[in-house]
Amino acid sequence: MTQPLIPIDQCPIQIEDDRTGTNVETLKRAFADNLFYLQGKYESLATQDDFYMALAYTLRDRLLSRWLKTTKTYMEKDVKVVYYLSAEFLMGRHMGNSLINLHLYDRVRQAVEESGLDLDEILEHEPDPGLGNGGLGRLAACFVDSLATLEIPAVGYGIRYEFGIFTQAIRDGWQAEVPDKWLRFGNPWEIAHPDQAVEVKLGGHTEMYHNEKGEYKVRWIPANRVVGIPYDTPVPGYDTNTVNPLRLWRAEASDDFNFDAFNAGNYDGAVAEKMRSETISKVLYPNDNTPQGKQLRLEQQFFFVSCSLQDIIRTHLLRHPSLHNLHDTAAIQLNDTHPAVAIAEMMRLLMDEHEMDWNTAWRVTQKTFSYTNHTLLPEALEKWSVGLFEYLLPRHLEIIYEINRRFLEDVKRWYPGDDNLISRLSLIDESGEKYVRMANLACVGSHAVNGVAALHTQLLKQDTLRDFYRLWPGKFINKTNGVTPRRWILMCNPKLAELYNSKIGEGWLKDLSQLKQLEKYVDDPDFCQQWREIKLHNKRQLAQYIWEHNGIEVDPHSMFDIQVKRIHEYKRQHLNLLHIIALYNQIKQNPDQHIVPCTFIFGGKAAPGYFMAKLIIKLTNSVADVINHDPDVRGRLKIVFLNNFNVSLGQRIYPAADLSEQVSTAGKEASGTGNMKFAMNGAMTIGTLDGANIEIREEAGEENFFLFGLTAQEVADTKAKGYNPRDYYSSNPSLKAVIDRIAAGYFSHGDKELFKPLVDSLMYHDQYMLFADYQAYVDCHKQVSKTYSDQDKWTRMSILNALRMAKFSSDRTIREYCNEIWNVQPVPIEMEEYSQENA
Ligand code: 73E
Repeated sequence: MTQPLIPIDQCPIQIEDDRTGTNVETLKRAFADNLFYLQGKYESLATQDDFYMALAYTLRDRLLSRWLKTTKTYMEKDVKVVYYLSAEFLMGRHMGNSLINLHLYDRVRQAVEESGLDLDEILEHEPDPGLGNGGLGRLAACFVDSLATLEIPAVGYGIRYEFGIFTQAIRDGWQAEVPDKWLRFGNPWEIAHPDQAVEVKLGGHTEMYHNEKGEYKVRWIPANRVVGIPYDTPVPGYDTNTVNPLRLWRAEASDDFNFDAFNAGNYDGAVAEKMRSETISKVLYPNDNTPQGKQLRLEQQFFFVSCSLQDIIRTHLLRHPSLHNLHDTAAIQLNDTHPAVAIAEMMRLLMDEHEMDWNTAWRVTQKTFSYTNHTLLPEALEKWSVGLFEYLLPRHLEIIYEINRRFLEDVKRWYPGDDNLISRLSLIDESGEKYVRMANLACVGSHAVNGVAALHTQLLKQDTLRDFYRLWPGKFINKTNGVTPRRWILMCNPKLAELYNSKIGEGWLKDLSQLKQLEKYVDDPDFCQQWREIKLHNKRQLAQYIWEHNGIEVDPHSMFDIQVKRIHEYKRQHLNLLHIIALYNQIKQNPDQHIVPCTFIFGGKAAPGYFMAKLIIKLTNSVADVINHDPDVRGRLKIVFLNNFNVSLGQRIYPAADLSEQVSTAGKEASGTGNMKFAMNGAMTIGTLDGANIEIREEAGEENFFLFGLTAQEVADTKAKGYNPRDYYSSNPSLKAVIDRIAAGYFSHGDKELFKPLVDSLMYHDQYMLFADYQAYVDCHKQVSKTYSDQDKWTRMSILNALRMAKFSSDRTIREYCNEIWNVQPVPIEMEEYSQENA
């Protein structure tokens, strides 16, 4: 007799099922099983990739019951969900994070060792998913971690780029870009859901028609359709059952269209069409802080926005009869203007596809959306030519014109006769060729607009977005960025985490303010000794990496002075170089003078089309070549450029830093988040009053921060008065000697042309005012060296920095967004007994 079938969702999952069990024996069995059945390999023939894949599946299995339960709970409880729309998610490796969040690190290490393998080697085998450029993409990754940890219902929506940020190689001192084929061996963390594919329209024209009620409606007849396939990656919270999805869309050709061409005998045309559609999610644009006005980029933005909004609407309609209350179930955050076309797409979906009238649709849209601005650089504000917009998104352009018409009518009523105000606020820039201003669209269509650090928000209000601030002061709000302490302390600095745990337990991982309790140890010689040993250990490990990758021997006892971030003139990596050359000049003048031995470490990618940034990389490597090999230096200065800076390399670097270089021109760096990661790991900061540096200094105490340079106001005033960099050059012999050395070809084998563009740009423009800040920076470094020579004092300052960084946990940031922008509450996920016990 056969047993009656049990409905599938009532099937009990056994304790110690091979897919859920977490004791060492079960883990070993599951690992071997996955190697055999999923990788199709005997252990003796398996590669490191096979081991990595088998272990990844073992962990993913253990996330699934929580993941499904999370989704089920959200559906049943009809909760409000945060939808975080971002063109970039720079997640970093998943495996270490899953081990931590599942509390499985030790048991999996044992299981792997008992299988005769090395866990660290397996961890190193995971490709770093580089679906972002820098701070903006990494912020999105820290935010989804905090959302899950705080048990907030949330979905991250983005693009599943087939090629992420390029791999940076250094050839002859220059950056070379190598494609990032991160999906080569498959991606074990994601699950595709082709059943939830959505269609996206592009191009064509619009037409009017009468609906059944006799109303005038508009219909969009597209020239093209593509299909978005969602791929979900689990984002587990720390110490909770919550597992939220990161849902990334892949573009695929629509079958209808292929068939038409195919059936007409146009095989080549069908294939070309297919390739064109699938290009949309092929590659991440490698620009940070400079927009690319390319058609494909606009197609990418619209593609993932349209997929995501249709998905959000579908989810809402599963539980509600209409979309009038969408803002009660959805809070949609725009991560910069990259997804800002969502304002128009939401209006289109509500009106054209769901029969809503304009006023209701506009109310729902505004209540649903909020917008984060990330930049003050005027050239970084996105605008799309009206011609391109009309070609690709004809219906959206109509909607934007109508939003604009209504908006400007209001403005005219509020401020009659102020035509300049109208032209500044308009969604359309009409000063020359016409452009759609995406930041204006995002401001008008959102109920909240935020900057990412206190100074940044203040400058938005008084400068970049001041006209909007005048209209709606209540819309503007600051949300200082943060980073997740799980990845940026626990994962990357396990010895430091262990020291904290031994004193106060593990509570600090969810409440970073608990670290303040440790301040009582700041004068405890034992604690200070342990602190120094941990730093030295981390520095040794980085020194080993440098030896293996750059063949440069560095002294772990030297001061590790580090600047890692995207290469950009406003971030002023070249100011750092000017200082290094000044030190070198001193040594050349007097080889016996005492200087504090220092290892200067650089890392960061340049946008492939950004010539000056690439020249800065070349200069760094050229200066390194000369100084590292000059016998007069006697190894007291070492310069290292670490290639391919990414999340994984960051995890090695931040814990090993003594000094963190945060030297952007005041008023240019919106926040910075690397500054937070360094300080949390006990690095001292040398920095300007820019972005979140200001708040880091406030928290650490001004006596524990090396401040230099003009303030944002002084930068503006100096510019207004007519800044002439040559005055600084002529009146400062040290600066002159540095510039002259570069210009004379000292670092380029006598070639005076190589660095001329950089030298000329500084001498004749110096847009970012390196010369104005040069002397203050050099003097501040003297202060740093003096302090570093007093190791007791330095250690004390380092400890206080690390312990006082609670404000910069992304948990704090996310709590503020939840309470002040999104109006969402935590929804704990209850699991059956077995998984609690196993956890
Ligand atoms: O100051 C950083 C900030 O910490 C800012 O430059 C960066 O965002 C970080 C997180 O808030 C940023 N990236 C971009 N704009 N601002 C950007 C622009 C276009 C493409 C890619 C990235």
